[in-house]
Amino acid sequence: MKEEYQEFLTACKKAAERIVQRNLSTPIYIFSHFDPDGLSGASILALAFKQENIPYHLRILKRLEINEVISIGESVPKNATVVLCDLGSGVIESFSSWDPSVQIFILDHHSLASECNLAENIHLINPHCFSIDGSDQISGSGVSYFVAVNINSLNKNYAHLAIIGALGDRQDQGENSSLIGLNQIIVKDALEKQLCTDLVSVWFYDKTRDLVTSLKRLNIEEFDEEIVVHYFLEDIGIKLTGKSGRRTIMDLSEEEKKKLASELIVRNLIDPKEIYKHDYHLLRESEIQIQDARVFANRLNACGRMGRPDIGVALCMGDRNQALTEIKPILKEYSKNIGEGIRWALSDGNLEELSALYFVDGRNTIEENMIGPITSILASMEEYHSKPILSCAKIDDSRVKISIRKAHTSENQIELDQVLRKGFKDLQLETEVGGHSAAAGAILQESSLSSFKEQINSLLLEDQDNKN
Ligand SMILES: [Mn+2]
Repeated sequence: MKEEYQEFLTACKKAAERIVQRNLSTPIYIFSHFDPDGLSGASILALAFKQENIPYHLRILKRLEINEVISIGESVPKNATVVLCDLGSGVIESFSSWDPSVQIFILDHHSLASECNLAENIHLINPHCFSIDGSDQISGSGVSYFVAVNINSLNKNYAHLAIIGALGDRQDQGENSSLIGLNQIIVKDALEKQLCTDLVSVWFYDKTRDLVTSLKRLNIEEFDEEIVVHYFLEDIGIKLTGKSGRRTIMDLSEEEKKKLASELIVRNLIDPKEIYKHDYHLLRESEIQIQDARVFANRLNACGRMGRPDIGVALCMGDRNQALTEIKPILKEYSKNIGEGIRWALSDGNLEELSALYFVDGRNTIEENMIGPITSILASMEEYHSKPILSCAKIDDSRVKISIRKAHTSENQIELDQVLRKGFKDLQLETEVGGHSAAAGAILQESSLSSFKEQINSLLLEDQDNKN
């Protein structure tokens, strides 16, 4: 094993030991992020503590800014143990405002705001400290997983949750959309425990939907008209209906699936890497709807963004009764919001084209929680493949949330998180940029919006010129 992996895992072990030897007078306080990675990471920790009979409190946060760090610090009792998952690195310095008797464990994979000397009560476990790239080698739930496994090896039974978290953060950046780096160790554990599969196969999002819906979801322009999808299937000899009505991808034989994939490829409708993917299929999951780890992650995304992270956590922790009932209206509302947002963005003049990017100003129409997923979908559309999409939504009276996405099929090696960072720096603005090269986000003062947009555009233009 690579030396830096070894060192990282040793740090996880030390953190686990310290957490277990905590001061027994208070419960453990878990704070985690509201995205799929944060929700699965929080669940891994909660399950691990439950197993050890350690009382815990859990709170899910949309984001963690300096003022929140300070107010949380004021609310936790002296000698408490606090574990943060998937957040904290960007505001690490502000933890020094807390009482030094509080033991703080930051299990995160976001890049660090600055090099800093940490006080003895602050334990940062972050791959970046070990020269491991946290953008695609390990997620926040992965760090939590390695800590949990060192608390009790039984927690290897939660390896699938760390896989869901990593997929939620789009860390499947290896060949055929595979997980790489430290995530591979987690996949190995999951295979040993027979929690999931790891096979390259013909992959469709949500295999439980009917064929036409599944094919339309591939964002193939020719398939915009449903009738074209019908003709296509007829042409390649795949029947639309079976004994029990409309067929789904799951109803197709292996032979038919391969036929479908190869026809899409030879007709130049799809890139092979879009359809042949590592399939992380959850073997212990009885609910068909969430047997695919990527779909599970998306369900968690909906829970978090629709203000119901509790249901996401319940789902991760194994609730298959109430949580499954309660998630239905959430998913409905979520896709309705996304659909409305997309329709609005695509209607006249709402998608502004600049020389090096597209810009969507969602300040009056799109909710802050929705801007990220909506921008991702826009970026996956064929007609917007030529440039990255930058968008914004209102947070409050003075601030906006910024999202940027690389076009889905872009071969451009540009790192959008770096572009955002540079944009802020050039304008002498301070902020924390989250995300990675293909998808990033940040908070911006609304008054700087127009100059920021221009700055990002010229940075992207500069990059193009350098490459030509
Ligand atoms: Mn994460």
